[in-house]
Amino acid sequence: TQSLKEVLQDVVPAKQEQLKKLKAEHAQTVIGDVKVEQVVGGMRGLKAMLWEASVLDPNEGIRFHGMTIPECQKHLPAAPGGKEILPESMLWLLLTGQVPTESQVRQLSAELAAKGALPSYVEKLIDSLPNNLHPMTQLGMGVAALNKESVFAEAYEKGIKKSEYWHYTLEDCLNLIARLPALAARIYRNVYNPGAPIPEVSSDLDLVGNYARMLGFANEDLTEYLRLYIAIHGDHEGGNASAHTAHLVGSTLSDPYLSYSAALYALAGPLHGLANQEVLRWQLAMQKELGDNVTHDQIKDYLWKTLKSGQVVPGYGHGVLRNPDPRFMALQEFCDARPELLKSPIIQMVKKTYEVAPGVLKEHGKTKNPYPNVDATSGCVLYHYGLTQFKYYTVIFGVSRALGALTQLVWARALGLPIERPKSLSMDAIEKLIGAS
Ligand code: FAM
Repeated sequence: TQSLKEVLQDVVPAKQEQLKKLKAEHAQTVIGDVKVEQVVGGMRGLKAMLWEASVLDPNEGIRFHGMTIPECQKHLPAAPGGKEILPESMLWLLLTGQVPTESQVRQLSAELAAKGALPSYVEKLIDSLPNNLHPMTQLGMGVAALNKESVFAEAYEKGIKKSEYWHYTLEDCLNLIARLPALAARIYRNVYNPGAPIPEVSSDLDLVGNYARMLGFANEDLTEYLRLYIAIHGDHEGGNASAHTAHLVGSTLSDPYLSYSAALYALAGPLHGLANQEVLRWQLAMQKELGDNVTHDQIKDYLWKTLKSGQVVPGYGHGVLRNPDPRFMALQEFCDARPELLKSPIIQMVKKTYEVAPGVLKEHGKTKNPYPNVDATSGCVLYHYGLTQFKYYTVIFGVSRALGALTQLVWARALGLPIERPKSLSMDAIEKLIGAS
């Protein structure tokens, strides 16, 4: 069985060659114009970044190395006895562009479990934090503190060749992915169940099997849901705020721990990763006001009330997508296959909201995408399974997004990408450039 590193060693030279050719033959080829609306409008649609792992089509949604979510569900190995995509399988795909065999995935799970324990100074750091400090703040702090372990930073200080950067980056990235479950679980236990003993990482379990156990849950359905959730949240192109932050910070040769810590603070914004927390808050407020058996008309009125008060409807809209998010659809299918979930009032409410919200948002006429994104449902399923502390939900997203953001740091170093430094302009400079007065 070829290991992850051995596979990568084979694919890196081919990609390096592809980039060399692109630069040699097409460096000056124009692939788009820059409009003023993009400069002042969050760079929407600007093609300005290299990202190998996934490409997002506005209508069809995400493809990971060309594979749709249903294709990944069909081909990527699951846990023994399970059905959902294992995050380790997704990690392998994102990193190598190849579908791993079952034995390769088992080997990777074992490798991650062996590296999964937290250093004691990080345990002490988390234990010392006040339990009303937001779990995302704690996660970013824990990840940043782990940079003491960075083999890249240590090797860089000693002096290494540029061609060797990716080897050390890979080691850091795998070590960090391995430790995230223990870190994230410790934050959960400290905030919501202080003092309770946390089981050690077990060498017999996969990444999420260990994560769920350390969180204190023994429900196989929840574990399977977390596997799916973490696998399909793993990457969403490079331009989203968290992935882009990791890429930007990493481009300064800041190590993967510091780069990903920065990314987590982008994920912590309510327009990005915090939306799953906001959806739950919003749905629960609706449930409190209207009760369990809400009608479509009641939901419509509630949506209008939210919009008229100047707030966004959380879980709807997207910077790129223009159709229902296939990640939302995959999570809905997970619910559809489980009668117990279909009976849950909160999940029924999500479904009914989906049936009326696009119409209301179209009539409202502002958002370019009136359809649900993944966050419209992700937290509600966790809530149903008893993971009810919704301030924690973005932490799970943070465990997941590491798969994409970190694997692409390996590629950024393997391809020798330079420090990022786009051009900014003042309004006066824009007016001068376009001859406006
Ligand atoms: N409800 C109400 N108004 C919305 C809206 C929504 N769900 N989504 C967009 N709009 C408004 C938006 O605020 C903007 O209004 P102004 O012109 O007054 O500024 C207008 O519609 C045009 O926005 P857009 O071009 O359609 O969207 P953007 O690309 O600017 O923003 C989002 C994209 C995701 C930030 C936006 O749709 C939003 O705020 N959605 C709700 C929060 C959310 O669910 N975020 C999660 C995104 C997600 F997939 C993730 O990162 N996990």
